[in-house]
Amino acid sequence: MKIAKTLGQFIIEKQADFPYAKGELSRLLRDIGIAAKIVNREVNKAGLADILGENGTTNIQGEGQKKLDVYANEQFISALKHGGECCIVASEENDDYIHLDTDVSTDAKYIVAIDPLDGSSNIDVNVGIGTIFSIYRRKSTKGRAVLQDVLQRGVEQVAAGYVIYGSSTMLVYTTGKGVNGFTLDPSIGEFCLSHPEMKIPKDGVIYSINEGYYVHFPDGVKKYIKYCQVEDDKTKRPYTSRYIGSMVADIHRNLIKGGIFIYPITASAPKGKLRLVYECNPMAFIIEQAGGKASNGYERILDLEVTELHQRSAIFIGSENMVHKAEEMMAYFSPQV
Ligand code: P6P
Repeated sequence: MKIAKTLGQFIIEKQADFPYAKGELSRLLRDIGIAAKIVNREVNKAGLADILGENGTTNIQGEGQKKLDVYANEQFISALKHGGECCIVASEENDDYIHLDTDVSTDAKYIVAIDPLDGSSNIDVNVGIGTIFSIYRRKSTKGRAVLQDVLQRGVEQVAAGYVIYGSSTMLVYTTGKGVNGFTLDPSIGEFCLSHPEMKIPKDGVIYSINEGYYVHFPDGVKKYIKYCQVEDDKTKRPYTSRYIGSMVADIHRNLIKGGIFIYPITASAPKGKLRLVYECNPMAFIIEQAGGKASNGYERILDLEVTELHQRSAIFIGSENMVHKAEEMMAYFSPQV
């Protein structure tokens, strides 16, 4: 049986796409892959090990931190620190960014923004969760990297990816030249190329939104939801509603099957719930590279100015035609003020 190309082999092979590459980004992606395998091992036995439940601490969002959240955060930070290619890590789990400049990485030029375990409220009920990462090259040229090196617009990303810990564990990433998916083969402990050159269908019939907040949605979102549900006698059949409550799992499904994921502003999240730096920007980079579209209902996610580490944004992301339709309804029924 022919063994598929491993993540490591693929990264090295694709390094040729970057004529000036000296291998730092390749090693950085390798480091992330290693941490993902370590986290996967704990996620897969969360029900057994004493790693379920609350850690008794809260993050800057005021959200209760799960033991697995904290464990995942520690593993990714440790892998990046020892890999020596990253100078700053900005994590959902840490109030401020973390300098990694040790003897090894004093001249490290990459910034990593990460949500180490997204969808963690699903951990205890065995529903898919994920890691999201975003990689920038530092802009500052001397001394220690600074906050401005982190607060770069999404268009500046050099790479982005996610790991989904589901029925199988996959790592999906882009370096700006398409999207490739790797499935972890536990028998050899390697991520193997299983989904080369992933493309999201231009259209789809799956809409993914927490309709529990319906009364608080902008009119444009309400109108789009009704559009998804309507059946006309000619062309439009009702769409299917699917909402896992784990952004990585919802978007991964739509990447493969086509669909739209929407987390708009709501009464309890007037600026949106999802974070721009380590959730919306990386997922938008991936979906655009796969031929899809991502906006806040009005503006392209990747063009949004980044002013705060834990800045939030609304997000409409997925199949190009579906996002375009939703944006049309936002423009008409909830014009941007
Ligand atoms: P709600 C998980 O907590 C998360 O950050 C995303 O992964 C997910 O899409 C969203 O929040 C779910 O939020 O308000 O629908 O429970």
